[in-house]
Amino acid sequence: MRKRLERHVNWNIARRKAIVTPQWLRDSVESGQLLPCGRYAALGDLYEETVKNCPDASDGSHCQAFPEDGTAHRIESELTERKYHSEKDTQIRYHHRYACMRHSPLICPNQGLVEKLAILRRHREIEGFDMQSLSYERVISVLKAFPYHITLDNIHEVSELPHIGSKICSKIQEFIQHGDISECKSILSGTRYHSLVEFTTVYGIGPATARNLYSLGLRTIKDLENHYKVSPQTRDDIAKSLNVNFTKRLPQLSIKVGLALREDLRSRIPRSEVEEIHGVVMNELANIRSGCVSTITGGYRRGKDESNDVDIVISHKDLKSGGDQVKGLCAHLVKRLHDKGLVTHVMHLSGFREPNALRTTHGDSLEKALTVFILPDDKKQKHVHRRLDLIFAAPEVYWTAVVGWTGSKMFERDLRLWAKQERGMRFDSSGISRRHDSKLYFPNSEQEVFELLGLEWIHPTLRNADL
Ligand code: 8DG
Ligand code: CA
Ligand code: CA
Repeated sequence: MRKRLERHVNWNIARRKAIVTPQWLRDSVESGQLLPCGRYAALGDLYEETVKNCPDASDGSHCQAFPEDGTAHRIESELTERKYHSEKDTQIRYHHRYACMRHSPLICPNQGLVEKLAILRRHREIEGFDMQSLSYERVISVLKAFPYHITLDNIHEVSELPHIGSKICSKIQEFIQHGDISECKSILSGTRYHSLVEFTTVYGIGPATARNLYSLGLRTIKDLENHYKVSPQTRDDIAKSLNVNFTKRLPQLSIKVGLALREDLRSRIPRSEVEEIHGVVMNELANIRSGCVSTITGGYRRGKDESNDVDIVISHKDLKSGGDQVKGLCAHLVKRLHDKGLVTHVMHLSGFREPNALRTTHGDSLEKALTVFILPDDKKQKHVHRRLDLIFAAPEVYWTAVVGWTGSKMFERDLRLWAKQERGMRFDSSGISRRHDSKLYFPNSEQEVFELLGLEWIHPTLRNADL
């Protein structure tokens, strides 16, 4: 964010530099040359300046003073980017139909617009219009990958991108002209949207329950606390009230407990704490079984500064599918973490079946535990409860699980769709198989997962196809 950057760098100086994410450095080292900076712009606001001032800019114009004429800028930045795309031998295209064929950075040049469209998407989702919500999700994911700042000069190109219809185009045009979208303003001016969004910040309350509670006349979190009889005095006791039972299938965390934990669970988790939680978990696991491997997936792996929860995929080279070995290790670890007071709640602990899971021997090769975790308090700070997802995989499905749990959601959706429609394959976290004869594939790396699906590997920080 501009504000944050300005704590360290004067804005006028920043405008004369290329402000990139550390990934630019890594990728440049990897490719043995200074890469164009546009795709790595750390701030949407400085996208054009970053393209312009990139040390790679062929005419050396980065040394010159910043010109005021935005048009010259834009055309030049487009040329630089186009040159990059055509020169590099890549199948990746920002106008590709599938998100898994596009580069989607965490922050894109049209972030402000995408954030407005995300309000419309959220509104459809929360009102139960799932198809419309999905359409907006697709629009957002296409715009996330569009590498140029959208203006009236290039809106025609935007209108020809996949999933962009005329209705959306007029909203984009409105945004370009007025910096806002009138429908967003009217949604935000009422109480309903705000109440429903607030309600869904409680774990266990989805859009349908939120609408029901609203129809009972409830409007605020305070109203919910009265309704569910949660008060500041009883909150701590309620938060501790769920006893973990490892022998039975566990219930969903009750709304009452969700309310008691709400403040904790809605606060974002910085990367340092994600890493600390990972360290503690793997330390405990080493006491049960040494030599386990793991990857922190989810938003953390995609480069987010702050995550809503922690996702860890775990495996061991000797872990066998069948005979409940994967399940056993998962249950054992969760029990140990619970005994140590680290896992306070378990919402889900069971074998892994997706609606379209592979009908193969992979049935018991994945196991997931959705939990609530808290780091022990130390002298320096008091910790809060965090959502922690642990995914245990047999070694042959470790890399599909890592890909499947890295996200983002839309990237995953299109990976599955691409596999099915373009390659005649099935892909999900629990494996890859050929549809016509169910032949199984066991990739040995993440790159191999992409290769098997006929895709170019995309760096996790460019898989941010959702807001
Ligand atoms: P954040 O909100 O946690 O910061 O971002 P995130 O890490 O992208 O969100 P997430 O809700 O933790 O989801 C991480 C990825 O894991 C996402 O791409 C979807 C995937 N995922 C689930 N649940 C399940 C599931 O039950 N099965 C499979 N295969 N994938 C899942 O979230
Ligand atoms: Ca996550
Ligand atoms: Ca998660």
